[in-house]
Amino acid sequence: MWRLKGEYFSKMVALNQMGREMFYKESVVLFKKAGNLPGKASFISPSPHTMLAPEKATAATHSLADQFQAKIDADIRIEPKDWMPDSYRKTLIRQISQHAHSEIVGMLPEGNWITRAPSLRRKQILLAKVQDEGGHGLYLYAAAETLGISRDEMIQELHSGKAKYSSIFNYPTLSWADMGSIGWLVDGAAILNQIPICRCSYGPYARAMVRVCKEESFHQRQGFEILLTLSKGSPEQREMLQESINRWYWPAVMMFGPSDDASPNSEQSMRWKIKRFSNDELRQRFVDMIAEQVKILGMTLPDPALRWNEERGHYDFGEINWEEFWEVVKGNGPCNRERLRTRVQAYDDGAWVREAAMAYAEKKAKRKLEGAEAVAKVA
Ligand code: FAQ
Repeated sequence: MWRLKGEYFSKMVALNQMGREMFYKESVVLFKKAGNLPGKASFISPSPHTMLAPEKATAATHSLADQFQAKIDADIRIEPKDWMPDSYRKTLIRQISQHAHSEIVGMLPEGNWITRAPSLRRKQILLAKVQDEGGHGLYLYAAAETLGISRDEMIQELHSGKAKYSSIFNYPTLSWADMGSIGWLVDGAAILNQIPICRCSYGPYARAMVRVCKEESFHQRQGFEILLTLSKGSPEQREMLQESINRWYWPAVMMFGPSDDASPNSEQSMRWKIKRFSNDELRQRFVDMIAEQVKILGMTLPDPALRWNEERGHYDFGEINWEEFWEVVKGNGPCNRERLRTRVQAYDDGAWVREAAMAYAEKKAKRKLEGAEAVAKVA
């Protein structure tokens, strides 16, 4: 576990370095455009007073909040030690922790099928995919921790039912085709939502998302490959495929959240560049993409109103069942209770592993200290 943690942190450090370099290059371009290029040092840890051209950055003319927004407007990343409004911090903690919980709870519907996957190859791939989702959860918990909340607190909020996670993971996985539908539709929706987050204003979240998106893109293709294989199979396999698409399509469309006029957080999150596109914009992109891809499978989407609108250059689609969406979000979906119960049980069952790892780490630290003291005595 500690070795894994070590590998994980060295990867995070590498990602952070990459991000810092990107941040520096992006900032140089921006400042060049603005005709003002401060020295490199001022980019490394920009304080509220160094983040603007000096003549513009006098405390007298700008409040911290104004400077913060100016930095966002200039597409300069916010880093953990930078000043930020409390509401920005809270919004990020809410979104990143919900995102992390979604990845962790999202392991359950597919985890159910690892032992039932139809071949060793399929088992290996599914196992790797579910592990990836666990890894995404860990990056995201680590990113949220940079905002001053502990992982224990976040997990406590999930287990008590206070924190949300994506509605999609409260639907059951009833057939093997569901593994394909999750990859194609759920990971497909996740990528569309998450690629813009690679440009999110908060550095640690944006950087974590780069790797997550690469993996999600592989996941989507593996899901589509499962479905493509089924689409070329027996009539029973094709029937299983269509039935699975019918069940997963609408919940995937709902994943993007309430429509823009019913989305209380969107406006502010867009102003802060946490979100780059609205829920409805991303949903439309998803429908446009899926409506084309389903043709390759020779299947249909369960929406009689779906048709290409030449004038808009997009697909029109039918009414979303928002009542169902809010029921699931409130905890009354088909699997909400089961999912939480399973998570809490897994956490409790793993208590001895955490305790053993902590005891081992303490023992090792104590030995190291004793060794150092012995060397100091000899010297
Ligand atoms: N489910 O004002 P908005 C994945 C809540 S990861 C449940 O529009 P916002 C990978 C929302 O929290 C999937 N609740 O909120 C994978 C808010 O409630 P609050 C997760 C939802 O934050 C694949 C209220 O409704 N992805 O799939 C949902 O501006 C396969 C009002 O909504 C992310 O989390 C929902 N679907 O926009 C893993 C991406 N939608 O908190 C395993 C990051 C909305 O005020 C297997 N998150 N709500 O009490 C986001 O982009 C945003 O948070 C949105 C919501 C777009 C989800």
